Formats: sequence, C-alpha cells, structure tokens
Amino acid sequence: MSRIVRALAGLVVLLAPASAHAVFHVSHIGELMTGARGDPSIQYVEIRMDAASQNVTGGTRLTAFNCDGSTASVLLVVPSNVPNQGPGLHWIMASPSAAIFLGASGIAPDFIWNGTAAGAGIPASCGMVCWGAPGIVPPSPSSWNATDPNNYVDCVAYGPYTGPRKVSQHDGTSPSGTPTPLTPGGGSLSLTRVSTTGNNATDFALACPTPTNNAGATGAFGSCAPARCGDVNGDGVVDIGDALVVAQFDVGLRQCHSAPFTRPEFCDVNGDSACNIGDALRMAQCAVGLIGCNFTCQPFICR
Ligand SMILES: [Ca+2]
Ligand SMILES: [Ca+2]
Repeated sequence: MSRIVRALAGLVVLLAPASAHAVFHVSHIGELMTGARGDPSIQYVEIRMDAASQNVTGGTRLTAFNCDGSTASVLLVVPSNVPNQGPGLHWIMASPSAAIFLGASGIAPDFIWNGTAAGAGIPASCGMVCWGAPGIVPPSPSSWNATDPNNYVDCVAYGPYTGPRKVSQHDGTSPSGTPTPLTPGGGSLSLTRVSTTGNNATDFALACPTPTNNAGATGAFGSCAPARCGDVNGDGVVDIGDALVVAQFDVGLRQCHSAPFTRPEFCDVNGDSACNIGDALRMAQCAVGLIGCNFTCQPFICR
C-alpha cells in the first residue's frame, strides 16, 4: 500500500507544475467577426482551448486597439470561469447583448459586452484585438497594463494596423507577427484561425462564421457562400455579375462592403494589389470559359 501511496505522491509532484502553468493561456483566438447580419454592433471573439484545464477565464480581458494602436479599449473583463474544459473546446464573448446575439446567430454567448457605445466595439477595417492576462492564473485586472499587447495570451492584428504588436511568448503563448491584411468586418465572413505559427498574416483566413460556445453549440448568421477568390458579390460563383460589380467599383459607382460588393477582399484576381477593370476583365474571361476560374487573390483593402 505504501508503495502505491508513494507512487501516487510522485505522480502528483510530476503533474502539479504542468497544471499550475496552464489554466487559461494554452488557448488562442479562433475567430473574430464584427458586423454580422449587417449590424455593426453584432460582434464576437471565439476562444479555442488547445489543452485540458484552460477554463480559468475569470478576470481575463478582451481589448480592442485602434488602427495605429494609440487607443486600447477594454471591451470586457470576463466575469467568471467557463464550466467546460478540454482541447478543442471553445467559448465566446459577443456583442451587443445575449438576446440580440442569440437572435442573430442561434446560440447563446458565454459572455457579452455592449458594442453599441462609441469606442466599445471591434474596429471593422483596421485594428488589433487581444484577449487574456499575464500570470499563471489571471491576476487582478487593476494590477496589469491593458495597453501592452505583451500582457495578453493572444492578439490578432488586421488590416493596415501600425500599432504595437505582441512579441512576448510568456507561458508558451504565441507572438502576433505581421498583421493579416484580411479584416473581420465584411459582414458575411469571419476572420478564422487556420494555423498557430505565431504570425497573424498566415494564421488567419476568411471563412463562413462558426461561433461556438462553451456548451458546444455552433451558430450561423444565415446562409453563407464559402470564401472564393473572385466572388466579390458572395453568391458562391465567379461570373459576369462579379465582373460588373468590379467595373462599377472602378468608376466609383460601388462602395466596398456595400451590397452587392460584399466581399472586396476577393477582387484582386490578377495580383497587382489593386481592384479595377483588369480584375473585371479576368472575371469576365473566366465567366465565358476563356481562362480558368481558380484564381488566387491578393487581399485588397478598401480604406
Ligand atoms: Ca459571384
Ligand atoms: Ca488587381
């Protein structure tokens, strides 16, 4: 019996450091979206746990930085832990209220903030969103600086963001690297993590939103055609309709992210970092079968 007790005691000693160093920060921002269903205040940030026991979330912060990083707005101090833990599990923080987010997505958020107030939202076209806290367990929020990206577990910088980024790798967390040129504010697609290399530019893609709460329920904001280069009107195909929208944009008749030009990110099919008649021509050529339609897009950002 005593041998078993000793073995168990040894096991506890072996396991203790691992659990003590990993109660919330072996996680990443999995998804980020603002402007779902055409409502700028409907926003969410989804966290994905990458290991067990990452549910000690109470006291962590969600903070949005503006385009040059000169302002950092704390959107939410997470009020409690989440009940469920395990690798691959998620939880979400959403705006503007539980009822409105439930109505828009079909699922209940785990936590909410009110993004309708000025400065209380995730910027649509340029910025950075950080979540987390320093330390082994989240310390008192008043004890640490919310404007320093290095204090967080994960940061996602996007668009032409020029402010400070996360370079720290404390407790095994990832740096943010180069901002992704993609943006979370298109209204139909979310900024979705596809890898965890520590470089936002390669770790994120636009995809149909799949906000998933801590109970494992996944929501949606109506029908969503998968992301496709050249499909600037988001109807799932690249055809003459897209060419027309781009031609109209080129002469100033269309605005980015205003229907039908809902996905300007997929305009630059010829890779010259601009969206103009040259792209419309290629889309038209693809529509009539002169060239293939499997384009590769350079992200094009309307400012
Ligand atoms: Ca289309
Ligand atoms: Ca182009």
